[in-house]
Amino acid sequence: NSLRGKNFIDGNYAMFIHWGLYSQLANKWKGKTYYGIGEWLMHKDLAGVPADEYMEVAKDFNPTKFDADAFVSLAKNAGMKYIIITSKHHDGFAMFDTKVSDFNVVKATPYGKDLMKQLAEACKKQEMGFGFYYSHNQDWTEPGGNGGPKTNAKGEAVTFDDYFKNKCLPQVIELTKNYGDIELIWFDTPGNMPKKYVEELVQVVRKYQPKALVSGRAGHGLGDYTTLGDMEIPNKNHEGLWETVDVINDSWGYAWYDQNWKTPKDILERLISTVARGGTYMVNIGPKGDGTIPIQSTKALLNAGKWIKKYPNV
Ligand code: FUL
Repeated sequence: NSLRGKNFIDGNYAMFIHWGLYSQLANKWKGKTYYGIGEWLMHKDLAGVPADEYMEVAKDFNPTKFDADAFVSLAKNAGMKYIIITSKHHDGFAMFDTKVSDFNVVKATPYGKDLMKQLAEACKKQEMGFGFYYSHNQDWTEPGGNGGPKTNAKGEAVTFDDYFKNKCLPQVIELTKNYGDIELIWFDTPGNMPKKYVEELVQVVRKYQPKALVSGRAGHGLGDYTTLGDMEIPNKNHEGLWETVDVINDSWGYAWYDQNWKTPKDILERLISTVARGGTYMVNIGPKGDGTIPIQSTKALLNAGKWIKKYPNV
C-alpha cells in the first residue's frame, strides 16, 4: 500500500515522547535515586517496586501544566513531521481513556482527562502526524502480562492469553479506532510472544488504520520497517525502510539528574548520519510529571530546527 507511512517515508524526522507515571517518579523511589532508564524504574533491575505499590503512584499523577498545543508547536518548529508517544509503556499504565483497565489516566489519577485525545486533536489542528507507542508484550502490573503478576486479585492463575484478550488487544482496538488517523503504532520488545498474537494486532491496525505502519518491533518480522538498536546511529546504509531511535539526553523517561543534553549540533549530526543513509530519525524527549518539557530539550530542538527549516520539505 503506497499510501502507508507517508510522514515516515517523506518526513524522516520525528519526535518520540516517553511520558507516564514513571515521569512523576523521575528515577527516585522512597528517597533513593536509581540510575538507569527512567521508565524501567519499577523493574527488579532498578528499584523493584511491587505492582500494587507502583499502581498507587497514579494518585499523585496530575499533569496540570500539560499543553498539547505547545508540544505540537515544538515539534513543528523543530522541523519534525510526526509525534509518537507512549500510550502504555511496560508499566501497564494507560495514558488514555480505556474501558478495559481502570489503571488509566482518566480513572486512576486526580487529573482525570484523556491525554492522548488532547494530543491527537492538537496534532490534527496543526497538521502534524501522530502515532502511538504501545508495549504489547511486557506489562508489569497486569496479571498475565510479560513481567506482570501471575495471579489475579482473587488469587487465580492468569495466563498471557488472558492478558492479551482482556487488555492488549482491546486497547489496541481503542487506540486505532478512537483517535483519528494515525501514522504508525510503535510496538516494542516482543520477547518470546507467540506469532499468532502479533498477527492479530497487525490485523487490527490494518483494519482500522489502513494507512498506518506497524513497527518492526512488533515481532516475527511482521512489521513494516526495521528499527535499529536503541540510540544506534548507523555508519552504513540499511535495506528497506528503517529508522534510528535516539534520546536527547540519556533516559527516555524523565530522570531528575539526567543533564546530559545533546546540543543542536549533536542532534543535526545524528539526524544527518541517519537520513543521509536512507533512514528516519526519531528523537525522544521526556516530559516531567507535571506535563512540562525540560527547557534544555526545547532549546536544543528549536535551534536545530532553525537549520532544518532553512530548506523546508513541504
Ligand atoms: C526499549 C524499551 O524497553 C525502553 O524502555 C524504551 O521504550 C526504548 C525506546 O525501547 O526497548
